[in-house]
Amino acid sequence: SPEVVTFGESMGLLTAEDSRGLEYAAQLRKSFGGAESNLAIGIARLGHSVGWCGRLGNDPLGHMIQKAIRGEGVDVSRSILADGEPTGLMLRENVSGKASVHYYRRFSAASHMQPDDLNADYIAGARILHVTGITAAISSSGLATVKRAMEIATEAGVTVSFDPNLRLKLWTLEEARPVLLDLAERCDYFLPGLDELALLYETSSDAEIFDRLRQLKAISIVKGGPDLTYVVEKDRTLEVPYFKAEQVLDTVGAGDGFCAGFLTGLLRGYSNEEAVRLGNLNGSMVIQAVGDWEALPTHTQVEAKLGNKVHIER
Ligand code: KDG
Repeated sequence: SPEVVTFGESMGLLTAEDSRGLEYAAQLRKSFGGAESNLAIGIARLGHSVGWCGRLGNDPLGHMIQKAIRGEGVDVSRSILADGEPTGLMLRENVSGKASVHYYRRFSAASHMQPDDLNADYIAGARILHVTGITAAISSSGLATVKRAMEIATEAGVTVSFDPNLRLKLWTLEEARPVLLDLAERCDYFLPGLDELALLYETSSDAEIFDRLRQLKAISIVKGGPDLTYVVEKDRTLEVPYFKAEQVLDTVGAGDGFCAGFLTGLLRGYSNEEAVRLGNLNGSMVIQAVGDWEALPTHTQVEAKLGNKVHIER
């Protein structure tokens, strides 16, 4: 098995780059996205083995996505191309500075994901299993699949990492809250954003949020503090500052890039603080280019950024 195993929904992505938005744009840019495949690509670029086992439609978009993820060096041998089930799709636009997403993913192939899709040995042989709340949101069988994967991993002593990735276009906060808080109880590393925690715990008090997090068995890594990431351990909270991005072009995918860097740090035996530093650096690089995963850095680029190596081009 690869060192990290993850699964989730990856979708075609059509973006109106035109200021007229989706309604009037004449052309759309074609790509794909998906929180878990973004993470997998990020880990592969940093030089570690990772497998993504999602369910796609056996259609042109499904083929494009599977090939692209494979092309990034991610193991897709356990992913599924399902006949008669469409690959999901999302459309994005940015009109007058307001970015929005429109999902076409109800009844998609990924929404049919089920515990039987999982290969227990593949998960049990990994070092880390990473899952997100998006899979829990898309269908009840998706949620059952997440829970089963967590059980398999925990029984096998595989570290379980969980990003709630609250998407309020997929479910209401009232539907999401009990499910995401239950999954947070089942992981070893909980990787939420501070804004998500305020919604999930119904408080804007950081002290109260940290108290709640300390009651979990997991170590929590909280993204989105004031230019910093928090590491909430049982007896202390550390603050790790962001790397300054030279320009911010597209913030989508920053969280997945962060998680890719953080989990890579764990694989390398870094302390939580050092792993968060790598996560912060990775996230800061994703937002400097358009796309959810395209700007994820390679190991060489990270080393150059950290000043460990000079990049000479002539
Ligand atoms: O995390 C970035 C994602 O929002 C994107 O790539 C698509 O998984 C996705 C979603 O459900 O919005």
